[in-house]
Amino acid sequence: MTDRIVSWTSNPSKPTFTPPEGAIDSHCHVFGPMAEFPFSPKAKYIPDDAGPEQLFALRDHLGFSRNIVVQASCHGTDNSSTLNAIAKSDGKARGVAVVDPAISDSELEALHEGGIRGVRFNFLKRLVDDAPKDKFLEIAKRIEPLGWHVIVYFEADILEELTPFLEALPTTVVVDHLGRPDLTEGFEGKEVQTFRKFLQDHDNFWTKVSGAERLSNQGPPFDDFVAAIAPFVEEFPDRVLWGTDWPHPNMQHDIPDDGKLVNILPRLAPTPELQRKLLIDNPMRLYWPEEV
Ligand code: 0GY
Repeated sequence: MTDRIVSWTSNPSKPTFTPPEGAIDSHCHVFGPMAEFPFSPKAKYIPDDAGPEQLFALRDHLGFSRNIVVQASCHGTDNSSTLNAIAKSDGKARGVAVVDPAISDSELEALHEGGIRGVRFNFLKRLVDDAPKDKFLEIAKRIEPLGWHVIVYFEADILEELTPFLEALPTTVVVDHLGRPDLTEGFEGKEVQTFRKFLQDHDNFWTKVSGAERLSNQGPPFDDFVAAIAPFVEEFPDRVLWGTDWPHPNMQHDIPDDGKLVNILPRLAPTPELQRKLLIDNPMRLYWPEEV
């Protein structure tokens, strides 16, 4: 059997920044536990167990109040592990599913009952075997009446090719990790500016200003990420989300310290108002609209 991968630290530092009361970690995952929730036969990585208890302990340690659990590719389209985490959260988690195009209406309704409020379309070739745009579009049209949104994960080099598909999506769409631009040239860099223009031209698109540990060329304290990405929070304050990305799939060679990731927040969102929008108001509108 393939060795199971550990990509997170069991001993993250305590952040020096205290998130505002009610803050939501809007991008995290759970893995397994495998004995109860086996991984997909198509999984591109087989991680060690990172279940709800660990996630909620991290939430409390970092000073967050709620989590958005995003179905990870290693669980394919079987969302039971994500649903299990939501069910164990005491109402403090909701989630994003990955669904098979053949899913029935009653299965979609069951996902809604279980706390799912969005679907994710993943275009990373190292994570999924195929990404059928026509099928994704059908799914998007079916989830729209439920009030859900779409999450897309792609890399910057395919943004142009993907644009007609993205423009056809009928819902709010959230782009994971800013579509992974190259940060070498900072805020003025070509891929950063192309994505900025895309957001300017498409009001229904939001982005997660997360992934510092993946996009930075420098590592902690992620000065290059902050310099290139903080302007997005300033320019699009009502269309940004942030998450830890715990348990950091595929980061086993450079395991991030979650406390240091949280310490980026006051530099990404320098005022209490920007922090409240990024960490509370925006995710509440997408995931707990009935409380807004
Ligand atoms: C992330 C990033 C990655 C993995 C997944 O679903 C996944 O497996 O999203 C990655 O390897 O870049 O956001 O979790």
